[in-house]
Amino acid sequence: MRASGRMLVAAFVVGSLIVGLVAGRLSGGLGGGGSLATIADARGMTVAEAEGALKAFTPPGKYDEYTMVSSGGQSGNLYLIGVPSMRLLKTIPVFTPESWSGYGQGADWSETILAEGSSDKQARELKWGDTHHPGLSETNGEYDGRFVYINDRANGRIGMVDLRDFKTKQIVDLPNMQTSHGGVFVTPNTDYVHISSMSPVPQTPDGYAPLDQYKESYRGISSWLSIDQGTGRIDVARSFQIELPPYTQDLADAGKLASDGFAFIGSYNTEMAIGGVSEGGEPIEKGASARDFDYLHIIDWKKAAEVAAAGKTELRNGIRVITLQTAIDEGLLYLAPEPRSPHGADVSPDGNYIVVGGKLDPNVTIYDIELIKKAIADKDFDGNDEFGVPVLKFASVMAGQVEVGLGPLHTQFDGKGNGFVSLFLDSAVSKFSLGPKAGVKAGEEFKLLDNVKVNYNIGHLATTEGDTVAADGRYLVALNKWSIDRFPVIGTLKPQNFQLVDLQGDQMRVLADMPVGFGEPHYVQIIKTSRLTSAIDVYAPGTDPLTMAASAVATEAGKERVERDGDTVHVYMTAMRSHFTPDILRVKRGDHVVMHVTNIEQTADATHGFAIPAYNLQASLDPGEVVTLEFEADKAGSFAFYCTEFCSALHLEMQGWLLVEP
Ligand code: K7E
Ligand code: CUA
Repeated sequence: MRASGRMLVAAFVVGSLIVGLVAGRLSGGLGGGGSLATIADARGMTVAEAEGALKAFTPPGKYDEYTMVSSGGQSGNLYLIGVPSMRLLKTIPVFTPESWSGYGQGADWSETILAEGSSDKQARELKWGDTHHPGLSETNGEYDGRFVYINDRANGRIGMVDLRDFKTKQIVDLPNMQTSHGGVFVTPNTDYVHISSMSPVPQTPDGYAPLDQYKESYRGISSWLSIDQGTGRIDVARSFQIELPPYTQDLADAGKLASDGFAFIGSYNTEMAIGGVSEGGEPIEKGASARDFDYLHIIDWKKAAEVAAAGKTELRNGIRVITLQTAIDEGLLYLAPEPRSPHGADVSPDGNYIVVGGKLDPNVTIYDIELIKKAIADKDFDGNDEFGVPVLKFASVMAGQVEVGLGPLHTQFDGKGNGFVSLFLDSAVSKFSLGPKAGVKAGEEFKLLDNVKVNYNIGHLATTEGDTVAADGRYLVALNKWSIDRFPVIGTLKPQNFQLVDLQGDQMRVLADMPVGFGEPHYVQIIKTSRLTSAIDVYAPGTDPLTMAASAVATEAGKERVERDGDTVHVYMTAMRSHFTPDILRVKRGDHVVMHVTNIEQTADATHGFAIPAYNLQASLDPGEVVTLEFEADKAGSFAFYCTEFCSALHLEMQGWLLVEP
């Protein structure tokens, strides 16, 4: 009763604020500052801007209704951001070492992940990534808050972050593909996470083929990675790949509901331009824009899984591959023409429509899954492409086109029959209606409804829960590439600019800017915070984060010890406020030191750091966590070690000595 009473009061206060705003003044409740109009005036804002601030504001101590999982571009990380407040909550390192969390700074479990994420397919050990497209796990097409997958566009890699502790638990460096771009999505029950190649590569044993053998040797790859439902890990042995023609496969989405079992991958450079400007050839961007149509790839992935299970695959570098010819013969791959140089390929929440934006075409093109299925069944083909893949007739599968503006890229949805498309060239977002199968009235379908300017050159956009069957149409975030005049001059590399757009009124409205100074995020997904139910506050005592199980080398209070075995010294250390036990370590130069450190606290947020700076080691020990650090004590000296996290009033005293005797 008390709680609902409070909510009523809160609703009344918000109502009063809005009424006050509309009236241009506020009757009381704001303390000494006067009416909101006065405050707005004093700060040089319009009342409308103040109203926008109020809509985006999340009061101190309150949680945001949504959590945005943002890729981090060239930083190689993921970020968590609260929506609508646009407050940065967390950095999750994935492909790049990071010091605060100690990720890739000597702690065994994170070193293992990074090392496994760099296979001998690469010329060098990889130390960075270019994250583009996060994919949150789903159950029945809704986000379930268990895992998130993120690709490395620079390499054919994918990382998995466990949403129990929000740490990266796996990086897989996929064979047979060098790059990966837009093809990241999970299937509606997270049976698979999909990732496809960007640049086709030679499918030859040594990975080399001259460019004049492009059509014969180079292939695109669509990877279907099987997920362990308990841990979220990718099981490569149960996964499979499908060979695709050597086009540049791009953005992709999984079918859902009406289109469950299908996947859609846009592509460009179906011209197969290879460049060679200094060898008498033409620039790739010219060659790749020659044709009026490129191809939307349509994959029947449930059939593909059956084909793989029936053994109609070849093993290539440790993964089962369905060859292009098998994919054609088994009827699991089709193409549909899509207007020039498309970028986005997005499935509506009801699953009926697939929306494609053509960068060089002012329309979005909307396909209907029922028409696609019928065209496949009727063999309503416009011949084959030059690799023998059947091409569906454009007129037979296209449900409508909407002229939305210049440079349409990506589309998101509100679950109310509308799509929102980003316009890179126009620096705007256009809202348009879908068709009757999304609940749009006859006569109202496929129309441009609204347009809002954004600043500037928007790439992706995301609506709240917009990739799921439960898209709710509350907010949209525009991910803008340029920010020229939006922020003070702070050097020559400018921030990216996220903009929060309100979708709740009749017209879209920009509420807030969020400068992003950590890299170029390409895509985000926005999940209701209440769905993050797997999240834990504290590890169970003695947990190994890699396995989330009890660690064999956990140390309890009173059981700390140093054990020597020849030249190897095992240290079983505990950390708690405000000391390490033991706090003096004596070893001899040339010893191999293995330090098992356990944070024996069970209080949430009682994190300790453990750093031996001279040996370039740093770990973060969250309460209950066990970390192993291993090093050769090859430099003699007296080295101070310390806790790097301000954990208590006596944090500065939380230090000790590593004595390496000459
Ligand atoms: Cu999804 Cu930027 Cu990688 Cu479009 S991409 S913008
Ligand atoms: Cu522990 Cu500071």
